[in-house]
Amino acid sequence: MRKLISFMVAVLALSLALGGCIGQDWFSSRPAPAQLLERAREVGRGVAPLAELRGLALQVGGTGIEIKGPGNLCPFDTDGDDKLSDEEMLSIIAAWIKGELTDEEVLTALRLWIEETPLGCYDYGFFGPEDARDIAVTYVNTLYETGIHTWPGCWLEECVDVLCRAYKYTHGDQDWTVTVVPVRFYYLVTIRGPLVLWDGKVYAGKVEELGWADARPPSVVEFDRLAARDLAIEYISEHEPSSGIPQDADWREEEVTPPGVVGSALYRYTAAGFGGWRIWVSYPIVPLPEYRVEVANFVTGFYWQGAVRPTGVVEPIPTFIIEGIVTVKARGSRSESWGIRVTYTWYPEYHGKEVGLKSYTEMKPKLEKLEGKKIRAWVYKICRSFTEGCCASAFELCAPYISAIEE
Ligand SMILES: [Ca+2]
Repeated sequence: MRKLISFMVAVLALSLALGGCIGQDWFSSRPAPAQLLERAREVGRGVAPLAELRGLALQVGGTGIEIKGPGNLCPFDTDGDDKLSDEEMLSIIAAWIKGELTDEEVLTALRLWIEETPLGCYDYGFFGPEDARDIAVTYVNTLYETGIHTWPGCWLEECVDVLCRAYKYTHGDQDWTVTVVPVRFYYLVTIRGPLVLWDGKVYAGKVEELGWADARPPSVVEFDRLAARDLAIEYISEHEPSSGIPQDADWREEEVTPPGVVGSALYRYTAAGFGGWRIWVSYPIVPLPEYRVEVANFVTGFYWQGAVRPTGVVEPIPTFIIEGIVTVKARGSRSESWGIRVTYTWYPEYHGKEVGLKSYTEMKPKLEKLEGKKIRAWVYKICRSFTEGCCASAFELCAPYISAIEE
């Protein structure tokens, strides 16, 4: 009897231990992604704000999920079924938290995921860039009676850059240019004609208009660099309220276009009483230009860059990855600078180049122990040292703003 009791106690203890163990594993790993997906569905349906999804994802460690790097239109459709599964959606959320995807991109992915819409990635014959062009042109013609010819033979296709990351279509007979940029989950299409400009997203055969500018008389659009600057400020205070960007500052304007530069302009803005803030607006001198706006705060380290189209659309420009070997220049001198020799980045022009990270010794505490090792950095831009808005570095090129570093 005594033996039986002790046996039963042992079984009970064992089952409790096992039960407790299984229970703990289950509750520590399973509900978190499920809760995250539930919130993601609400955001996709437009009933919950994106900020809440970010908060929850950070809380449950959403960034630990393995992802495939960028490189094609649908890097997240890992099983090739042309749709986004729950797992794939989680990896998209993880990439977004890391800053590899913009809010716009993750929102589009969320919509495609909850609607279970085919992505159009593995069926290029049906939904290639020229299809995106034709869908957008048909939309614009129907809505605005622009009369752009749509027969395919009229369009001349060329790649915008060597890697053919974007396509430009020009019209044989008319003055129309259509630019199609594949952006992971959609095509960004810009239609530019005589004093008319249209911006939109095309995905899964659908069109989402982003903006429209019509400068045909009599409705001439009044849109200048100050309007572009103010739209960027408005966008930042809405999307990144923690930046504390001043809304009603009295900005002082200075032209800082480098000497000898023609065809484009660069302006710098500072505000009395808001010492840490600098804004730069640059643009080509053409009718209806696209403005590039950079906003930095030297005290807090805040940085934002984006494009402001004459249609009033603000498009944030996300960070990109540079991977390389940590290296140092001018060691021991006052201009000691830390950076990397680039082994991989999205932009071929930087392959094999040395790029400083921030100014002089700013990154020394972080990089000194990693000398000779490979790291990845998420940067906003690469520029020539000592030029307006760039860094002070012994490297010829440098990245003044960095969002993250990974060993
Ligand atoms: Ca899939």
